[in-house]
Amino acid sequence: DSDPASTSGGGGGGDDLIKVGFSQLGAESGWRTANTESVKASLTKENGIDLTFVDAQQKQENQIKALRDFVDQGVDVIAFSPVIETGWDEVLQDIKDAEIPVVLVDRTVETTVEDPFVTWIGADFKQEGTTAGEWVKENHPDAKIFELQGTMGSGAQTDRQEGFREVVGANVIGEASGNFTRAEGKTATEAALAAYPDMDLIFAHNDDMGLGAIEAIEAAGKKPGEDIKIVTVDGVRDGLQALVDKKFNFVVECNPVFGDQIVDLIKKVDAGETVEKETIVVDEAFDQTITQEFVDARSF
Ligand code: GZL
Repeated sequence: DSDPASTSGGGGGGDDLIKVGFSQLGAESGWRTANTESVKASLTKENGIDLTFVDAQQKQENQIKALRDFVDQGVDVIAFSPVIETGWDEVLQDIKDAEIPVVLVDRTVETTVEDPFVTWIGADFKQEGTTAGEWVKENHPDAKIFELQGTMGSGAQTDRQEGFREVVGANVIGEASGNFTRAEGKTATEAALAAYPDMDLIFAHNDDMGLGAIEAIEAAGKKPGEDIKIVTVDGVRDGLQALVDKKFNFVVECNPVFGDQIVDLIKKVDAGETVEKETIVVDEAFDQTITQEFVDARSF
């Protein structure tokens, strides 16, 4: 009869758990915090995962350090959401040399490393920009647009901008980065109001910068959603509340709640099963016809 203390598994870091190192880029937005909640709720010991989670405060050097630590710790799988697309070649090669599989989450990478990750799961950022552009073309074809860009060089920023400008690029009279944060979105909009007094529509690459824009527009004595229309991406609760309050005009969703899909991918990758090269997380889009009840019922 075996000593009960010797049985493995259960709540401890038993050797039957998959050791996962997760490098999250930061906590810059409502989207990111919802994504982190979903990851932490899904990558649990109950689901067979021993998770090491590190927040990089939107600094690439912090992410690279976390990735190197995961290699040193000999994790079974690495998952990360790269803050910007470039600058990962060396660390991705080191991870590859250590034969640790990578599950890329949310943001995308540009790298010279052969086969740098096993699979990627995230949103179709270019389509999000296209959807936003098509709404503007349809509803405000003569808009004078200021574009509030996300973190420069991130896949979300470059692809949303590309999709949007393919449709209404000729209407864009100015641009500046708000780095996906409310505070920087506000300061960028304050400067834009002074530089482009005739702008009448803002395309913000995420809700948080759009919420900062609302503050700047109201401080300037103008009405957000009327004097200056606001189109955003994400569809987090605060963003949809602004839509119900008629301060936003159109919101393209980018769903952050896919921790359960990440767990499935990690288990398959760890078991050496073949997985899809990419999994697109389904998005919707919302206009001012949404109700307060709908917003109250949202999980993120
Ligand atoms: C999109 C994600 C973006 C969100 C922002 O998948 O990478 O990063 O749109 C977040 O809110 O900062």
